Amino acid sequence: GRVYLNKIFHISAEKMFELLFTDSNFIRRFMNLRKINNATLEPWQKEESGNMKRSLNYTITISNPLVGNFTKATENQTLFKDSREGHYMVDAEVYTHDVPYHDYFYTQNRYSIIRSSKRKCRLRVNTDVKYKKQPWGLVKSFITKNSWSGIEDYFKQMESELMEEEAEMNQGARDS
Ligand code: YK8
Repeated sequence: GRVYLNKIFHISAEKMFELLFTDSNFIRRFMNLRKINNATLEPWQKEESGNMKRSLNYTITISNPLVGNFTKATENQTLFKDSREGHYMVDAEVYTHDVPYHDYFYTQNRYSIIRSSKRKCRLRVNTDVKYKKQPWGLVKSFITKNSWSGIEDYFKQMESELMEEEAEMNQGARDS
């Protein structure tokens, strides 16, 4: 796997969870920026295992002549049950439904939000491109290459948008 985001923010862990994993203005705005449209942000539901789950559906704008302009996608998120205050672990599996070879692969993003002080947390995202079946070697490297570059771009922008949010939130407030 790879890590494209691993950074301490002057944002509490609770607030970070709220920004990324509830129906927040931040995530709405960020999706707009990324041209991720028609998003349904479902509330979290408790599973028998004690984990919380939710599914998001949206349309991703791609504009890659080889791949197409749009794809519908489903993101299945699991919030692990030992996520307590100040420590959240969310596993997000992203399935793109309308790209070539969509039945061969998906993306797994694992978000860790770890309290580092009252008003600071570390956000780390580990990413993997997973294969459900093995495509021909050349196809596989094509999928992998295209996936990594799209994912890197997404998390670079997420980092910079979070830094802006952080700056706005902490304006006039004292750091701790
Ligand atoms: C989520 C991974 C792959 C996919 C895309 C597919 C190309 C297919 C290649 C050919 C378009 C928001 C990506 C980047 C679309 C965006 C996805 C996002 C960023 C050769 C068949 C969407 C996180 C996420 C995970 C996976 C990304 C896709 O929250 O290249």
